[in-house]
Amino acid sequence: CGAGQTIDQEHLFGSFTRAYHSVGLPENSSAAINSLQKILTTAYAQTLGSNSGPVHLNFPFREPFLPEQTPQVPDLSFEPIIPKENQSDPKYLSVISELLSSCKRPLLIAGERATHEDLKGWIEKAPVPIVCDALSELRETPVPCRVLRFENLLRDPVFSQKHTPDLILNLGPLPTSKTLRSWIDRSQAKRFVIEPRGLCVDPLKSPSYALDLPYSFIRKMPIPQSEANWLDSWLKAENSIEEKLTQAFEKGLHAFEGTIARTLSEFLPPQSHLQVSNSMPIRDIEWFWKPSEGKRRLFGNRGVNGIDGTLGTALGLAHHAKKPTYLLTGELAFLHDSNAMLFAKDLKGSLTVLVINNNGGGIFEHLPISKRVEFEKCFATPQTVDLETLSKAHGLEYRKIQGEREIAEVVSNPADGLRIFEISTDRKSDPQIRNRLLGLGPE
Ligand SMILES: Cc1ncc(C[n+]2csc(CCOP(=O)(O)OP(=O)(O)O)c2C)c(N)n1
Repeated sequence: CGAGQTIDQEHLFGSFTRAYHSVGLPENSSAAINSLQKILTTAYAQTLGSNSGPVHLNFPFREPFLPEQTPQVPDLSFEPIIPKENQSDPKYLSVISELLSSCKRPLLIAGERATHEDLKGWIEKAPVPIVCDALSELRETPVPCRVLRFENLLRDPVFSQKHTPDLILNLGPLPTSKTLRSWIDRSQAKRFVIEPRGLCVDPLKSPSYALDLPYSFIRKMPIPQSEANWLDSWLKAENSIEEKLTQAFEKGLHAFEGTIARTLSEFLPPQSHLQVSNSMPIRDIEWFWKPSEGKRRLFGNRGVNGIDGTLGTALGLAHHAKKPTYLLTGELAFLHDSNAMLFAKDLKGSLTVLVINNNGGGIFEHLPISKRVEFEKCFATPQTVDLETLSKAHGLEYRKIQGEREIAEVVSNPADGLRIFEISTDRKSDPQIRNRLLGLGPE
């Protein structure tokens, strides 16, 4: 108490870790070693399972911090206990089975964590459109019924009204799209929200049934007999919008941020990893990522949509990864975590960072407040850091690039280590281009 450089570390991370254990002062007695082993076994199991995550172990030490004699270190190896997944409750299965057998307009929403493996065998046969979250693996897997252009489709008053579902199966958290969320709320469809982590992931107002089950339980469900043309009409509209978007991008939208997301979907190497920062990068990926079969994996720190820790997360992904890793980030998110560049010298892997520099927080340009005088100072918060000087101060390769061709060339040629590429865009003109593209309807 009162000692310098000490804080109360007990439960320091509150409910943000999966568990907390106080380990106690180091002691070389067999009782202390047994207790340590028990804590390690328990903590290890708590990091795993359907709600995997960090566990806080608090190790107190006394001065002089090092033992006077080197102790014999006992064998601390242990048999890990791997938690079991929840078992499907037959009660739920029969209720959903019945509803699925009788529904005519079923819709599946694949959240960021649902994998192709979870749904394999069922989705190939079921005439059910699958709305894919921005980070969903299905965007990169050959699945015939996937729907990526839901923002365009549901902004279209005729399509959204004609395609109201009667049953929605939500696998995990919903995509962030407000258009999708309010359409679901208005739909009056029966909704099941399946989430194996035992978390509440349904922020909507309309009623839903929460099921604590693995996503793969879908494979045990009957194949619904959807009404004639239900899936086809979704897919026809999806293809029509995809074509219109392709034409719009081909005509040339060179300094538009959405073009960067589109170019990445076309040129990132197969099976590479892409970390996507919050703010506009994740939205542009959701809206403009072209469906592919490249098995690239997309990652994001959704949680509370923070713009912190972005570069550090990407470095963690890239470290010892067998495939090249990329980061798409705004310049404010990049600057927020610029200390992570200190890790570059230890990186074993390849991380290519594309920093979109629109001179502030572009996301806020979509708000009515953007017309007010306080906007630049209080919302956009443009910075004056020179990214070239900053990168070079860390000994990193840096280059300014522009246009699809240069972006494609950079991402097609990954190299070892951390490299920074800056792309300048126009924060003021982007919202209009986005709205124009997202306003393209299926007819
Ligand atoms: C840690 C944290 N601080 C503040 C915010 C609020 N915030 C959301 S988006 C944003 C601007 C991000 O700017 P940038 O990374 O340049 O991306 P852009 O908006 O230009 O796409 C801010 C400050 C946040 N989400 N997380």
